[in-house]
Amino acid sequence: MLQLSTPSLRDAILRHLTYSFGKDPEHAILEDWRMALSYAVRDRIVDAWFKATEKTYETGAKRVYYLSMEFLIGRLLEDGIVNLELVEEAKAALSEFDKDYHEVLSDEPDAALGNGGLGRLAACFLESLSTVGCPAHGYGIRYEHGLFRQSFVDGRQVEQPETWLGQRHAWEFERPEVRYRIGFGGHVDMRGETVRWYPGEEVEAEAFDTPVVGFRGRWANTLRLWSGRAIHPFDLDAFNHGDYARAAAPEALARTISRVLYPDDTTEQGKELRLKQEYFLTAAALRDILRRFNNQFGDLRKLPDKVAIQLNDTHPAIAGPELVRILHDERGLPFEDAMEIARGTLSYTNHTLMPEALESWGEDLFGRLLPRHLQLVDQIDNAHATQNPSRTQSMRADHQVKMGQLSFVMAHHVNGVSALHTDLMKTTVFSELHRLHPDRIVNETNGVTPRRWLLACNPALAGLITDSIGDGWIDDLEQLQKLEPFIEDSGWIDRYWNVKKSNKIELSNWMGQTYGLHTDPEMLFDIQIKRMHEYKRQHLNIIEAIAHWQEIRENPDAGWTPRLKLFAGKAAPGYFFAKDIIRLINDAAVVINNDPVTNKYLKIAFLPNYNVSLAERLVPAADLSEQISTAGKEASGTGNMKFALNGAPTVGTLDGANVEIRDHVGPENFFLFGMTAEEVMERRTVENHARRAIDADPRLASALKLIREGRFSPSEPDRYAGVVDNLEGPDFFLVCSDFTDYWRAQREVDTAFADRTGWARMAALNTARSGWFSSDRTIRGYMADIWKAQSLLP
Ligand code: NBY
Repeated sequence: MLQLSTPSLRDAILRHLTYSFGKDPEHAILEDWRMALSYAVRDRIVDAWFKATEKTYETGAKRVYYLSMEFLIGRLLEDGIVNLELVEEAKAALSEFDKDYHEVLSDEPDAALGNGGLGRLAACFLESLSTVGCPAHGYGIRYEHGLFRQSFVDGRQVEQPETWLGQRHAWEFERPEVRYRIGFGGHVDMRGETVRWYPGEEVEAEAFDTPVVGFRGRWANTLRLWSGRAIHPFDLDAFNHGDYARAAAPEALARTISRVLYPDDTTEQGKELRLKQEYFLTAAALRDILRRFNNQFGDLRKLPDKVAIQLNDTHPAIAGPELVRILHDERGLPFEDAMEIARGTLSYTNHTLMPEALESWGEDLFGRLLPRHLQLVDQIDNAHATQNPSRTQSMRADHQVKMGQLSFVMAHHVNGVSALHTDLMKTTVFSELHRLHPDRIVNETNGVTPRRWLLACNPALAGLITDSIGDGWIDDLEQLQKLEPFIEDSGWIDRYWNVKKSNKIELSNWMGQTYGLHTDPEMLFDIQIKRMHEYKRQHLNIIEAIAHWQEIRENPDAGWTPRLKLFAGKAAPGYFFAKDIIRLINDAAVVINNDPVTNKYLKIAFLPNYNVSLAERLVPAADLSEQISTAGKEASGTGNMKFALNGAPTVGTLDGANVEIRDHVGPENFFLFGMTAEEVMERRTVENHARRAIDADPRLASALKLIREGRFSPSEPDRYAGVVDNLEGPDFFLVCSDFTDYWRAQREVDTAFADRTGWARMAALNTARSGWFSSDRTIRGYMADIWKAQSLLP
């Protein structure tokens, strides 16, 4: 490889400012500095990237492909700087030009190409794949508009389009030479043995590559995102006839395919454009994978030895029939062989058991867009039925194509994302398939990358840890255990506590400047940040806050533990109940924050536009992590891991990975409440379960009464009638039934927090015992159990 010498970061910044952006330091605006620094960092990432690619080719190693409709990557500049260990050099270089490091970093827009946990997990996985040196590509869609921007008008959520590409973006390389034609519709030509699909409509997928560098720059992989474009971008004939709109129509149509991210999380879309997006991503990725495989190996029967394709939920599940179609229709392999190769290559991760999130497509729509694939799904289903005569469930029931069943049948391994979730997969949605294929389901508990979620976002805590045990923890997070002996030392605990305090002060100052919100950093910072959903029960949290407020009013001198309750999260635009909960929290905050009797003890705020960058500010400053979903509903959670790692004990249910967090940190360092998943199923069968719970708890009854009477919405007293009706009636997520125990747990939190040293120890133990929740551990699990892939690091 050609060798160039590496200039100092300062020189590289100045060179890029001058020659890439045509500015001198006097005239450069903040964005120019951000771009110049990004290019300087990117140059070094490219060096690592080339070396990794070379090594992968040289060794003929197996490659991993992670197919995902979402990559919630957030900002990338700090990630690059931290992973290349350039923090000090970058700060020094910028200060030479009188520029503030943090100000430059905050100029970068968040790439919000995902909704929530599933998309953020994919982003953590990319970083860990590079850190552990596993040759891998992420494949996704280059949405022009990521997740909408949220603001509040009179407490109501308002959505605006997000335009991350509006500012210059430093990280991608356009690959105009990497383009594939993706077809839809048309007809299938069957002549005896040979079957051919002739699509009626085609668009082009063009690749954009972003290098993802691992810790210490030892390895870098590629995130390849597809953008839609027209094959004939411009209708000159229409133009010449003066019809300018029609002239531009082909381009506009093709571009819609990668225009916007669907903003739903845990509800299925069922829309034609969504199915088109899913096929667009999957077909482009498979073509690319097979082209690379062909160049290097050729013999398709070796595909499972050299390629592992992971399906991030069912969104890319069309990969099954598409791979069979390519191998069988296009490459001429017998159907059975095509099936075996496809199944040897594909594996599938399930992220939710919620029935409304399990994808299924009406056969009319599916057959119209993908006529050949519908035939193949039937053939796959029939073959599976023949091989498993005791089977009762089909992936083709009710004139639907059930993507979960299809994914299961087409995968060599199917995994859940926490121990509890994996067990529930076996006993509920996939019980029959599990009986037929008892070795297929495995567990890979989620994790988070400690580079972003501790080293970068919490430099004060990272510094204390490194001072105490060295820096081996950064890519071997279980070394955090070595902190335990320090926790006995009261001097060390003071330092730990001061770190948390300084993080809280920093957040308070920022909230003051940004939102005019005045908060006291001495308060307990109680934080619930995640997508808005009934199963996540933000309403349980606010109802408890209202009851707490009442109790403080009645007895203001009872020595209450001052508490700041922070919420953040977006609701799907069509999810009206979730939007009502946002509004209720905002309405309640106005009343409660303005009560002079209580506002020393209780304050509430809903921060707008939750995204990765906001999470990076909030997590290090949290005292308490709210993980209060109805047991059995949260597949894993990953925010719960970020909080525990950063020293915020959990108040939570036995749900998802909470169970494993509690096992690791110890039950005495976790505030458990609520019914178990089993008890939840039982309680639902009890008649009037909500009414009974309300009648048994006067605090709950009076909080609901206040909401119903319009105490928080005086101009529109019945604004929350629907919410209260739901809670007093069906209350499917058992808010009422879990309320009393939640209240109890919160009062235990109050008491525990009043003992500062005791609390600091508990927080520190959460940090010391969270090492297992690194996504490096998760990725090593996938490599060993599912992908059979090797690290190429020495
Ligand atoms: O995946 C989340 C789970 O709720 C969470 O418990 C888990 O930790 C995380 C990572 O495993 N699921 C999730 O985020 N799901 C989605 O974002 C999602 C997005 C789109 C659609 C369905 C689900 N969709 O059908 O469009």
